[in-house]
Amino acid sequence: MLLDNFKVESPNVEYGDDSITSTYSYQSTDLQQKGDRWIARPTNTQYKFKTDTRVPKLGVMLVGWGGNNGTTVTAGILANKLGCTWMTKEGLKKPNYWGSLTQASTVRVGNFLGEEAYTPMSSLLPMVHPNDIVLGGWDISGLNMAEAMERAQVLDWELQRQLVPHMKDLEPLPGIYDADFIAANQDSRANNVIKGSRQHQVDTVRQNIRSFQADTGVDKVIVLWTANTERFGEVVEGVNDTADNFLAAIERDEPELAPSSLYAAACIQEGVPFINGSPQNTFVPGLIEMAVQRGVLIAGDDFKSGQTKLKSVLVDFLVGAGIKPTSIVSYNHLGNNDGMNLSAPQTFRSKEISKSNVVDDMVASNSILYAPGEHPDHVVVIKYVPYVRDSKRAMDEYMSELFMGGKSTIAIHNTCEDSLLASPIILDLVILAELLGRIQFHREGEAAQAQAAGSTAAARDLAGYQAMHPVASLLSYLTKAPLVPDGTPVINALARQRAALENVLRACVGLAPDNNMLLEFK
Ligand code: NAI
Ligand code: DG6
Repeated sequence: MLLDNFKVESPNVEYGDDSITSTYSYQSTDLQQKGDRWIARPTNTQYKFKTDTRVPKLGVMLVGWGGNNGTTVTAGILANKLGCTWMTKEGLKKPNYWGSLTQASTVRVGNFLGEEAYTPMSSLLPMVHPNDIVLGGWDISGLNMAEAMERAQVLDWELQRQLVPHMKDLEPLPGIYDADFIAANQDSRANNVIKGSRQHQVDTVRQNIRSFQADTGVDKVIVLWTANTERFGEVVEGVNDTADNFLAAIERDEPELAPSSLYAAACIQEGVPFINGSPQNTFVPGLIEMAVQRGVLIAGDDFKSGQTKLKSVLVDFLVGAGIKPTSIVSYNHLGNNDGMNLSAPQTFRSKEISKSNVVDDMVASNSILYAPGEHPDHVVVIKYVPYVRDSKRAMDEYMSELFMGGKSTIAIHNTCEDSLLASPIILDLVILAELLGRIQFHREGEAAQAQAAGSTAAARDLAGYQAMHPVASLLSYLTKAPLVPDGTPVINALARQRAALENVLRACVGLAPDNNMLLEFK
């Protein structure tokens, strides 16, 4: 049963003209070690959440707008907005937003006369609708969006023909290009670049953001990197290790500043959220410090689209079932420009790192199965095969140890258009990042404590509310290598990531986390 219109009635929730306020009891467990025994004490902390319900006109600027993801997300929004339909050999196709958590998934609200009742995730709190997003961005290749869509070879031809008139005048802004950070095979594409020093490049990007906002009249801008995977940047003392050093290094035109980090620095200085959809270490310590100091949302890294999503479900299932995965071997082959860029060892290495750490938390959760320091063999292989284009092949073999010395081998073969998986994730990332910017909270007693300590008062409003931490770990579901605030556990298990996000949204409207106990039926 689908509830597409509901309101929570509770003394703990207040619907105001432009905000929803909820009081929420957060139940957790405090652990203490006493000698050789652990004491677990249930805790109950009162939180207040306040969500601004005014949905802004959102502008999204994509770095890599002319790539496969950039053009597919642009065409997808337009096709939905214009209500295009197109014939294929399988019949008439209609646009949708399938694959998007916010637009095509539901959350359970309760049970009505024995039937489970769900609501679209997007109706939990007011969110931007993808059709209303205004797109723009940069690309080092100067093709307009119609030509770039054709180059990508992702969408059906009949749909492309209908969209050409709407995309041919959309041109990417020149981008920041540094051949040292991506594969040499990308050089022939780079005909639309910002020339000059790094300071000039950053200043240009800052000006681009301001002009985009002024020209389109959007209320808020979010920037998302969906450009080529870069090599990892070196973290160098005095260059990118602190916020001040990073800004000084831009002025000195230091070479070890990746283009993605330069865009991010420009955004943070403009107070504009920046999301990294690729695996490289864009967020060097100096940039994280800058974002935290200025309270600007950052999130990443690397869209979690297919193989890794399945891995973060399957390994969670196996380890959670008491079965011990011992060998995980993941092959990919793909033939799009992303695959070509990843055929260079340095860029492949970035992807290998982000694809390899994705089971660590699940392994660490079960020391009945794994001895300290023990880890399954985990190998990641990616090959460039031009013929398959955007249609990525993902082949995985999972070997596990079972009861009484038995072994299990699971083999998976998945074929899927890579950009059709990534585009809805891009939409979720910007829609949820925008929403997180409208949620504030305070923890019982914390405002008073902070005031007494004379700190953080500036980050709070008069009622004691503060924004979420700028490092948006709640977006972890959508990324392979979740960026989290210092000292926070990294969660990769997909179900836990979804529960974290869903439960925070529920808390904002005073709904309890879904505990699945169904005690009323026991
Ligand atoms: P693509 O190669 O088709 O598009 C990237 C675009 O970025 C190109 O048009 C290129 O000209 C442009 N570009 C490169 N450097 C730039 C810069 N410094 N400034 C502005 N533009 C720049 O790649 P695709 O398939 O769209 O993927 C984009 C990124 O997303 C890649 O890093 C990929 O690894 C990552 N990704 C993709 C997933 C998917 O399922 N499609 C999943 C996870 C990550
Ligand atoms: C080669 O692996 C291409 C990559 O860009 C992937 O398509 C992308 O990282 C998606 O990875 P996954 O593991 O989420 O399917």
